[in-house]
Amino acid sequence: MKQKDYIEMENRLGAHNYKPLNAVLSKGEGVWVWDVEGNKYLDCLSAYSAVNQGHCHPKIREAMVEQLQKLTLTSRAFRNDQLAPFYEEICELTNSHKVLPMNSGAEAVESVIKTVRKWGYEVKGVPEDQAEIIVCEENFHGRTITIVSFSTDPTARAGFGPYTPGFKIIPFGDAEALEKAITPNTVGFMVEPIQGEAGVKIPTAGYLKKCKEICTKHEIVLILDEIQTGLGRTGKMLAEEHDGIEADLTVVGKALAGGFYPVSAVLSNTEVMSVLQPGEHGSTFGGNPLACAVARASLKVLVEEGMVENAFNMGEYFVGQLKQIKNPLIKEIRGRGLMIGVEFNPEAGGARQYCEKLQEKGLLCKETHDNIIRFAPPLIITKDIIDWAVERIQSVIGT
Ligand code: IF1
Repeated sequence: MKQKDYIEMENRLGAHNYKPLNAVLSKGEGVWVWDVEGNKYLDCLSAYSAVNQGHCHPKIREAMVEQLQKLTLTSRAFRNDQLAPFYEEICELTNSHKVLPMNSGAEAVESVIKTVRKWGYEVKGVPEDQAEIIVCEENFHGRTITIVSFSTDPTARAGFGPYTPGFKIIPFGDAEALEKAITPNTVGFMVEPIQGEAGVKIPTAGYLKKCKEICTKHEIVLILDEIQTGLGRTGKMLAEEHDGIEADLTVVGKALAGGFYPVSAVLSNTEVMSVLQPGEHGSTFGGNPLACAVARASLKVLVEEGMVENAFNMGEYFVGQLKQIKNPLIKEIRGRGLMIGVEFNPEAGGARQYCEKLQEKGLLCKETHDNIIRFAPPLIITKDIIDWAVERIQSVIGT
C-alpha cells in the first residue's frame, strides 16, 4: 500500500481526533524514522518525549524481549520479581522514597489528585469534599474528564462537561498568585516545570523554588508533572534540579519506557503516599513485570549512555545554532536541554506550513499553539546531526 492509501483508510475508519503530518512511518532507529515509501526523516518530536532514548533502543528491546519470554502480567493480586528492583532503581535515580506505578501519564496524574485529596482529608484535616488543588493556566496534564476539567484550552475542554470541581487556576510562572490563591482547604499545587503544550514556556529562574517555599509554609503538596520534562529531556534527570528543589510528588511517564510500552509512575518524597490503603487505588497493568523490566532498562541506558548530559550540551548547541537564523518573523527562540521552541509572530501565518516544508526536507516536527515549532529530538542526537538539521531549518525558516 502507498502512503495515500493508508491515509485514506485511516480517515475513513478512524476517529478524527488528530491531524497528523502525512508521513506513514514503518521503521525507526535512533534519531531516524522511515515511512512506508522509504523516505528517511530526523525525528524532532520523539513521540512527545517518549522516545528520549532514541527509537527501538537495542538494550531496551533486548530487556523487553527477554522479559516477555518469561512473564508479562500477574496483576497486583500477586507479586512479581521486577517490581521491587524497579522501585529501588527509580528511587535511587530520582531521590524518591515511594513509588506508585501506573501506565499512562493521565492515569498517574489522576492518581496524584486522588492521593493528595485523601491526604488533605486524613492528614491536613480539610472538611469532606472541600479539597482544592491549584493548577496553572495553559496547563497540559492529560485528557481524562477530571484533567480536562481544569484545562484552559477550549479545544481540550469544551463539550466534555459536566466537569470535576475542586480546582483553582492561576497564571503560570507567578509565585505571588499562588500564595494569594491558597485557602485553608488547599491541598496541592500542580505544575509543569516547563509548559510543553503551551509552547515550551520556561518560567523565570527560581520560580519553582519560590513555589516550594510557599507550599511548605502553607502545608501544601507541591506536585510536579515531569511527564514531558523528566528523564533527561531538559538536560537534568528531573527538571526540578534546575531550581535545586525536590517536589513532594513527581509524575513521570513517557520516556520511562523509552517508547516501548506505556509506563508511568508517581514518585513521592513525603508521607503523602502512605494514605493509600489496600483496595483504594490500582490498575490491572500498573507495575506489571514487562513494564518494570522495560522501565528499568530505559532508565539504565539514560544514565549509562550519558543521555542526560548529552541533552544538556546538545541543547545549548542546538539553541545557539538556531539563534543564528535570521528572520524578522521569529519572535523568540528558547529552550532548556533538548526541549526547544521557536516562536513566530502571528504575521508569519502559523507554524504548520514550516513543519510541512521541513517534512519535505527530511525533518519531522510539530507545531504547537499555531505559532510555535517544537524541536525535541531524541537525547542521543549528535552535533553533526544538529548541523544537518539546522541547515535544513535555516533553508525553510531563514530569510
Ligand atoms: C496527545 C501535548 C505534549 C504531558 C504532560 C501529562 C500528559 C502529557 C506534561 C499526559 C501528555 C502528550 C499527549 C499527546 C500530546 C502530548 C503533548 F502537546 F498535548 F501537550 F507532549 F506536548 N502531562 N502529552 O505532556 O500523558 O496520558 O498522554 O500518557 O496526543 O494527547 P498521557
